[in-house]
Amino acid sequence: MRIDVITLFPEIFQGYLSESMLKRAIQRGVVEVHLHNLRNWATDKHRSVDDTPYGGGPGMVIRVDRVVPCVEDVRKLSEEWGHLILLTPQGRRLNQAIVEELATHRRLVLLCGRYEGFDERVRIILQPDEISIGDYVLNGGEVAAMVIIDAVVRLIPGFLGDEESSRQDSFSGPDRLLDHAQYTRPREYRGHRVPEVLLSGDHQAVARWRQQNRVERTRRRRADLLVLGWQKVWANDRVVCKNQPRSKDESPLPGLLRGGHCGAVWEPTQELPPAAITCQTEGPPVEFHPGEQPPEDKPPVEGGSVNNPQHAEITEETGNESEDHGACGKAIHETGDSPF
Ligand code: 6GU
Repeated sequence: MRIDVITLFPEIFQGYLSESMLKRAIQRGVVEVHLHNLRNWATDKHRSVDDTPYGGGPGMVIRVDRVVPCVEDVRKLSEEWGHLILLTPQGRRLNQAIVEELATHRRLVLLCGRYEGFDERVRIILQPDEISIGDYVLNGGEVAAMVIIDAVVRLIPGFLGDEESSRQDSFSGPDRLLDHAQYTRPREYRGHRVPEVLLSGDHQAVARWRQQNRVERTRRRRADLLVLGWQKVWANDRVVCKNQPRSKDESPLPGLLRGGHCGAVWEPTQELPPAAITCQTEGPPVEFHPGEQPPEDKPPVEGGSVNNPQHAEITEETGNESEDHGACGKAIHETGDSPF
């Protein structure tokens, strides 16, 4: 992959690019990074790239007649047109799905802003993919550009060496849950023991423990990650439970309820979402667990419609946490030894 960075502060990148992982990837030709100083596209004797905003107000605005020619010239440096990204707190918020999408491009052109931002016509003319790295304000797009480079390059085949390890990362894989707890030697340290199942050599049991741990951790730490999918049941004080055939469009969340299946919607609150939701149907009750497999893999629910949403009830948190880690001897939440 080729990455071009347009910035007023190319020096900010030097240290990062010449360190460890990135350095080796560049040396091995997995990625090439080219830095371009926007100031080189200034045409006046003061080499100005910004000016005061029309209409008044604080700060300076980066000039459209510096940025557009710069991007055009940089694009010409390679056959590949490139995916243009503008780093701005007003962009779509970066997540691992977006990182995966960016990693599919053969070339990225990253445009870093400073000051009060760019003249609006930069967006209109260049139609960049505007990306933010989170809901806070940085002094400029440079650190955000480094975040994007760092996250993207590790998905390029040949960067990590072990491609499986990136699939197992937090936010990755089909469910995008947090990663599970990890342990290494010693088996016991100051009375804290490694969960017995991890020492058992039973690969299936280990895999089950890890998946349970991922779901439970995500439920406790990042319930917001459990909202975006049918199989992911999420926080709230009201359960909607239906098993009538319905279209995707009727779903309170896009894609959450599918025709012929029973689904549960849990509205978000600050509370911890339940470990399971039981939906009372005219057929047998159906239990939903956060992170369980999508309905395609489950048989459709038999029985009629659920007429009364009140029938849906929350299953109280069961003792399955201590069950899972019973090897520790004591109840985990009492010892502060919880792996979640
Ligand atoms: Cl991409 N730029 C700036 N200046 N602030 C940010 C950001 C980007 N993402 C989050 N905050």
